[in-house]
Amino acid sequence: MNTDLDAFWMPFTANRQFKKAPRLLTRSSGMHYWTDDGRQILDGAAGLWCVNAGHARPKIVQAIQRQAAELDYAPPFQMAHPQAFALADAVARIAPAGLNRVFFTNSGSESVETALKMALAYHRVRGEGQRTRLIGRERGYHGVNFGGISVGGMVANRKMFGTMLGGVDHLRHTHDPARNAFSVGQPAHGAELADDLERLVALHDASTIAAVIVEPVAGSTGVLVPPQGYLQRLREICDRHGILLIFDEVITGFGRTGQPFAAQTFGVTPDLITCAKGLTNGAVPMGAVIAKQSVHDTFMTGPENLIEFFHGYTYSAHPLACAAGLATLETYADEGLLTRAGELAGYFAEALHALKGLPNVIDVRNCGLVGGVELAPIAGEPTRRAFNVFLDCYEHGALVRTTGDIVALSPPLIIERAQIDQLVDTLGQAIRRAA
Ligand code: PXG
Ligand code: PLP
Repeated sequence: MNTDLDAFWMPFTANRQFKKAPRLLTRSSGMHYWTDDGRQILDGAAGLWCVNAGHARPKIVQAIQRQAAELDYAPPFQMAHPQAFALADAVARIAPAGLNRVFFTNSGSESVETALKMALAYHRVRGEGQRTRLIGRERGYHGVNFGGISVGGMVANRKMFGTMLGGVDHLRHTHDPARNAFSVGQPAHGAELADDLERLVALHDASTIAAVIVEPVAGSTGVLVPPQGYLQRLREICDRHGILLIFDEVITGFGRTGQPFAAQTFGVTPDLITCAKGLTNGAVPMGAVIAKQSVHDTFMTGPENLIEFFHGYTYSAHPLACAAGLATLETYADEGLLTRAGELAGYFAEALHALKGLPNVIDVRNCGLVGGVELAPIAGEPTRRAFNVFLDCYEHGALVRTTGDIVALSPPLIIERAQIDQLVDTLGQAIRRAA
C-alpha cells in the first residue's frame, strides 16, 4: 500500500480497495475532470450532484478570490456582512412564492438538522409543544447527522448507530417496479402511497406530529421519481392535520428538475426547503433552509432583545460561501441554467431509455437532468455489477455515480446534446461489458 495515502480516512469509500488503485482528480473545467495521469473525464455526476453550472466557472472563481482578499471571515452571531443579506435575497427570489426567509448552514446534512429543529421549535412557539414526532420515508437520504439518519431510510447509514432520535416514524417508499418499470418521467402508479401518512396520523394522533420530510425526487437511494399526484396528496394530508411539510431539495434544488426547485416543477409548495450543493455550484461548502415567511414570523413574537432561534454554525453565511453563492446564482441566471434541464429533459430521457433491452437493465428512470438505470445484481454479490460499470465508465472517460446496483446520472446543466450521447454511449458499452 502507498503510505502517502494512509492518513486520509476517506468518507463513504472502500478505503483499502481505493488505496490499492486510487482514482485521483487533479483539474476541472466546464464539463470535464482531468485525472492525475492526464486523462479527460466527462462529468456525468456534476461532481456529487452539486456542480450544476459546470466546473471552474470564471465568475465564481473570481468572486471567491476577491472575497478572500477583502473579508475572510465575519462572526455570524449578533454580527453580519452585506453579502449574507444579498445572497438570502437572491435565493428568496427564485424560491417558491411564500418561501422567502433563508437560514444558512454549511452542508445538506446541517440544513436537515436545522429544518427539523426549526419545525419542532415552530410548534413549541405556537403553543403546540407536544408536536414532537418527525416522519421520514423509507429509502430517504437526509444526510449523515443524527436527525438526518433518524428520519432517513437508508439502512446501511442507520444500522451501526444505535437508537437515534426517538419519536420518528417512516412512510413507505414509492419504488414499485412491478407497476412502474421504465416509466418516462413521473410514474403513473403510487399516489395512494401518500395515504401512509393518514395511517401514521391515525396511529400517533396528528397532535403529536411536527413535520414530514421527503425528497421530492429521491436521489441518493437511486433516483425515485414521485408518482403522479403523490406529492400533492402528501401536501393535502399535512394541511389537514397542521403538519409541516419539508422538501429536502439538496439534490433537486437549483435547476436539476427543470425549475429552480422541484417544488415548482411539481407544483407543490412545502413549508420548508432544505438545500445545499448547487447553491454555490459546489465551489465552497454551503447549505440553507428556506422557510415560509409565516413560519419565520411565528418566531418573531417575543421580546425584541432576545434570540428567537437558538441555533447556528460558526460558518453560517461564511463570506467565501456567500460570494460563491451570489456568483453562482448570477451564472445560472445569465445562462438560463435553472430551466435548461426542462429543455433537455426530452432528449435526455430518450437517450437514457434507449438502454432498455441491454443485458441486466431492469429499470430506467428520469426527471429533468437526473437519471437512474437499475441493474440486476450479480447473484450473491449485490452492488458489484454497478460498481464494475462505474469503473468501466471511468476507464473510458466518464464519471457516473452508483448506489447499490443503480447507476445515477446528474450531469452539469451546461451539458450539450452530443455530450449526453457520449455519456449514455459510454454507460451502455460498460453495461454490455458487465454482462
Ligand atoms: N439531503 C439530501 C436529499 C441529499 O441528497 C444530503 C441531504 C446531505 O448533504 P451533505 O452536503 O451533508 O452531503 C444529501 C446529499 C450519493 C450522494 O449517494 C448523495 C449525497 C451526498 C453524497 C453522496 O450519490 N446527497
Ligand atoms: N465543538 C466545540 C467545542 C465548539 O466550540 C463549537 C463551536 O464553537 C462546535 C463544536 C461547533 O462548531 P461549528 O459551529 O463549526 O458547527
